[in-house]
This record gives sequence, C-alpha cells and structure tokens, in this order.
Amino acid sequence: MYHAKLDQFPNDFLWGSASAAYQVEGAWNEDGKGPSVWDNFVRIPGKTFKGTDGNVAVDHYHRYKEDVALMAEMGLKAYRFSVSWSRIFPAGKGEINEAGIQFYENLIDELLRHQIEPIVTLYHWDLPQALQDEYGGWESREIIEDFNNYCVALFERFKDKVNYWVTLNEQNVFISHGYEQASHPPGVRDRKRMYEANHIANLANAKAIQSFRQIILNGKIGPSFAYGPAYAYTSNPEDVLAAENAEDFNSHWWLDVYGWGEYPKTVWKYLEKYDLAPTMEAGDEALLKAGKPDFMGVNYYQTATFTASPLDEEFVNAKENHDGKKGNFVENGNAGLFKRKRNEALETTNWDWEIDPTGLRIGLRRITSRYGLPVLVTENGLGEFDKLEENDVINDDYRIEYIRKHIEQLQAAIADGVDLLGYCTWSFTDLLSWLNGYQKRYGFVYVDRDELNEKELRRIRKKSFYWYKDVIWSNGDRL
Ligand code: BGP
Repeated sequence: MYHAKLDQFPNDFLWGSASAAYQVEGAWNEDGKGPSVWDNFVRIPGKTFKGTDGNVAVDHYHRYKEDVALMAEMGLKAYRFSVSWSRIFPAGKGEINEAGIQFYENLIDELLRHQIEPIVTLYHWDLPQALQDEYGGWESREIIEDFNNYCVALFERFKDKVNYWVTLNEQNVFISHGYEQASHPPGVRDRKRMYEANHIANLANAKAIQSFRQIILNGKIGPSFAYGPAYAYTSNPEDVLAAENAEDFNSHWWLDVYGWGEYPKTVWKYLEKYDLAPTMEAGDEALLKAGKPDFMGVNYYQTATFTASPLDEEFVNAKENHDGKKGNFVENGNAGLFKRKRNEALETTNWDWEIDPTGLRIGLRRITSRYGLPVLVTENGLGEFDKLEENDVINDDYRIEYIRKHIEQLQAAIADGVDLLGYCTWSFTDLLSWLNGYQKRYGFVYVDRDELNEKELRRIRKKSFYWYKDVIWSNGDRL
C-alpha cells in the first residue's frame, strides 16, 4: 500500500471523544427542561430496541463530574457534547431557563479546569417538541429565527469559554431518517417534504454561522456530516457512474451547500424533473453563501459501494439491524441512479456496518480537495457487544484494533496534506444508541446498565481506556 512519509500529529491536535445530550444525560424532565421530539418518539411502541429510552440514559446529568474526572485521568484534550435545546428554552423560544443553561456552564467549567477543550454541538436531534407542535419543526421557516436565537444565547453565554462549535449534527441523517425512512422523529415518509425541510435546515445552519461571526471572533464553527464516501462496485463505467451519482445525491447534496453555498447541479436538475426541488426564496442563495464554515466536521463509520440500477428497479424496504444479529443487509438505492451492494473486500460489525479504515483517508482527501477546508473528525468508533468479566475487566481488543487502524489512516491523511484539527471517537462512556438500546456499546468506559435494568450505572474502565490514554500521551506515536 502506498504511504507518504508519515508526519507527526500536530502538537495541538485535539485527541477527543464525543457524545450527545439525549444519549447520555438522562434527567429528561428535570430543572425545567421541556420535552424534546425524542422524549416522545421513543414512547411509540416498536420504534426503539426493546422500547429503550433516554429518561435516565447513563445519568451524565448527575454524574458529569465523575465522567470529566475519568476524561482528565485519560488525558483527553477535547470533549464534544451537545446541548439540549429544550433545557435552554423549554418551549423552544422565549425566556432562558437558567437552571438548564447552568448545567452546561458547570460542565464547561469542569472541562476547562482539567484543560479539556469543550466542543459544543448546538443540535444533535432533540428538537423541542413545542416547536414540532407549533409549526412542524424543520418544515417551517420559523425555525430559522428560533434556532438562531437559541444559538445566539449560547454564543453570548459561552463566548469566552468555548472555541469550537458544531452547528447541526448529521443533517443528512436526521433529515432522511425523519422524513424519508420514518425511523426518526417526526416519522414522515415523503420525499418532497424531506427536501423542503432539508433546505430550511441549510438556511438555519447558515444563519447560525452568520451570527457566530458577529459574536465570536476567534472561535471556529462547522457542521458535522455523516460522510460515507461512495465506491464503485466494479470498474464497469456504469458502476463508476452509479458511484458518482451516489456521491452527489448522498454527500455533495449537503457538503457543497456547507462548503460553497450551492447545491450540486446534477441533483438539482433531477429533483426539478421529479418536482422534488425545494423552494428557493429571494435571499436564500446569499444566506447559504454567507454560512461558510471554518472546518468540515466529519462523522465517519463506513464507506458505501454502488452498482448501476435500472430505471424500473424496485427496492424492498431495507430491514435495519437493531439487535446485533449479522446478516440483515438488503440491497437498496435509488432506481435509475445507484444501488448499494455489500463490499466483499470488507468485514462488517455485528450490526452489519462495513469496517473500512482506508475509507476515512479517502473521505478526508476528497473533502480537502473539493473544499480546501480544515477537517475535524467529530465521530468515529466501533459499536460492539462488550463483556464485563470478573474483577471489572473488559477486554475490548476489537475496539482498540478498530480505532488504531483508523488513527493510522488519519496520520496518512495528514501526510497527504489534510489539515486535520482533531479526532473525536464515538464515544467516551457507553451510552444509549438511538435505535439499538444499550447493548451496542461504543465507549472507553463501560457503564453497567442494560435495556431492562439501570442497575447502579457504575463506570468501569475498559482495556481501550488505557490504550487511548497512551495514544494521547505519546501524541499518536504509540499506537
Ligand atoms: C451517529 C450519531 C451518533 C451515534 C452514532 C452511532 O450517526 O451522530 O449520535 O448514535 O451514529 O450510531 P448508532 O448508535 O446507531 O450505532
């Protein structure tokens, strides 16, 4: 394999880990917090694995000091977490709920006390239910102002403490799952509405960045995109074209808007033809262009491999794997454009996710070449079953191996010329997986609870904890 001469990781490289409010905090109705769309969605029978919810999650809300102490012990340089909008504004707007914002201030202060850089995600999917009820959430342009006011409240409050900000987490995921596959709130299946909501989310994203520029002069802000670089299944030009289609429809459709303020022409033309293109109003284009980020946040888990698909192809709805029993993969795609295939060169996790460290390098290079922006890896990690053995031992060698191979590719990407700001693994402690319960674990720290029993929520260091500690200590020299 070709390797450029490897460079060292920069001295200020952000070795981090990430989480999201709904997946760790719990305390779902405490200190004045309003309900979010996830608080309600999880209560619909059949939506989540064994009906799990985040009412308690891993109780980070009450145990954040213990969690930050573990981060400090590990030597973590950065912690990415999200703010729950309905803690700050219980009804999505109006008066700030002081107790809610105080929680985040305490968390930030605790991190800073331990020299851990906070990376604040403004939106990781838990929309205030009140805004969903009032005007349909992301389907109304009213959200642009409400989201902006919420962001501004956080910028003002934390401008002297927080340097790194993430706007929307995985807009591509919450929009497609929310409005096409109906597996996330609001559980809609309507592509027309999906493209409209997505456009509004783009505008909200750009507006928040525009406001940021007026309030925080030295900080950095960007979205986090779930990037699955597309591969062609064979060298047959039809498959190569299918992969190009997939890259345009599944990635550039978002990335080009973030990076350039423009939609990719091929996709736009196609959507116009099928009467699916979103409504462009006067001023939209200018706003999108004004929302240029400082970095591209990348959540990377896997690549996706494509073959051509005939126009009359019919796809069955993919049955998703939420129980960790391998073998659920169903070919799916977009008739006439692309069809996803299993990549036979790659192994998969128990949840059928393809494992592809080189794909991370490829993705980072594509972003660098196309947009010329620095990149922050805001998520990457392995969801697996872990076994708590006698004497509180968890031998997660598979996780070490997974992360090691991805870090090697980061180093190669840096040598290739990628301006990489940092690497946040998903996740620090174990946490709630949105649709997969608690048994799909990602953390360096085991949390002793399962779907049916919260137990004591004890924190236990896994083998990977000590390993990542050493990686950070040696600034990536000792993998
Ligand atoms: C990303 C989300 C995270 C996290 C992760 C793992 O898409 O931003 O919130 O959940 O994926 O996914 P899962 O929990 O489905 O395994």
